[in-house]
Amino acid sequence: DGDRDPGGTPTPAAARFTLGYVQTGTESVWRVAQTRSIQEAAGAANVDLVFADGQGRQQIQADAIRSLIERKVDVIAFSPVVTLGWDTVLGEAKAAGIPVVLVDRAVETGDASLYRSVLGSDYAAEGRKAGEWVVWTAGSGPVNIAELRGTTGSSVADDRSRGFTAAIAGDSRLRVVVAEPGDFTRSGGEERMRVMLARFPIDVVFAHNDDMAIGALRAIEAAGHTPGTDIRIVSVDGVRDAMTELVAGRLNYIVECSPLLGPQLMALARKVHGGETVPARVATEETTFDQNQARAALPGRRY
Ligand code: GYE
Repeated sequence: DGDRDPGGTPTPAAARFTLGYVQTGTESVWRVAQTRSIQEAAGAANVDLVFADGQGRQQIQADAIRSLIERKVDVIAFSPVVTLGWDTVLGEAKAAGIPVVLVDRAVETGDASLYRSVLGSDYAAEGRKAGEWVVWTAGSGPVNIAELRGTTGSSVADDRSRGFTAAIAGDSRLRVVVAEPGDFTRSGGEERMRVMLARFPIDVVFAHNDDMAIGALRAIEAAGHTPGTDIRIVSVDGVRDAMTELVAGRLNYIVECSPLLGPQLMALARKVHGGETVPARVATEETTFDQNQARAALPGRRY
């Protein structure tokens, strides 16, 4: 039974529908916070959520999408672990009449009708902001930069790389001496950083996410350097652990990327389900943190 407005007309509660969600996996603190946000928001929005964990593998994600199609969910949302290779399975969803929404990660396809919208941040802008910080703080240089990239073939790693590269291009003080993929994980960041440190003199690390930055920080310490001082670190996300390191001066700058996409996703999925026209891109809000800003933001941080 719905509420009644003063005129006595019944206002029905938001209709229930089923949303299938295929997650990349559990690679980072950001990702775990995003999953929680989606689960909580579904409950609050009267949405039946069927959640699948892609375990970081495209094949598992594709299989999960197929079983959601078989289950006849109303809407499918997913975060593709890599950009290429989705045309077949998304074509199957389209043929079944199930609309698809992409969340944070994008796909590359020649057929824009295979999905309705992408909900996420401007990841190239995040890379650019990280690059701008390196430019501001370069002093007289030279500055040797190591780039710890996210998952190879993921849209977010490509975008962050592109934005960063554009921001530092043409500055003769700055040079990316090495770039390695750390798969957005702590262990990936630590292992790749260890290898890079053994081979190159490094002044600044640009990590595509906080987990890799924290892994890098450990490798830097293990190699006998002081993170934040001998080797400066800039990363993306803004999760509590990294904000804590930033406050402690062991990490130097963070570009925020919010994982709290659940409420926006529920609103978008509901519109798509109702046949409404939705924008091709829905943007999430984000900012940057230096040490003082991190100190101020940390007490209220939810992830
Ligand atoms: O920055 C990282 C995660 O796709 C925006 O993936 C997301 C990224 C995020 O694992 O921590």
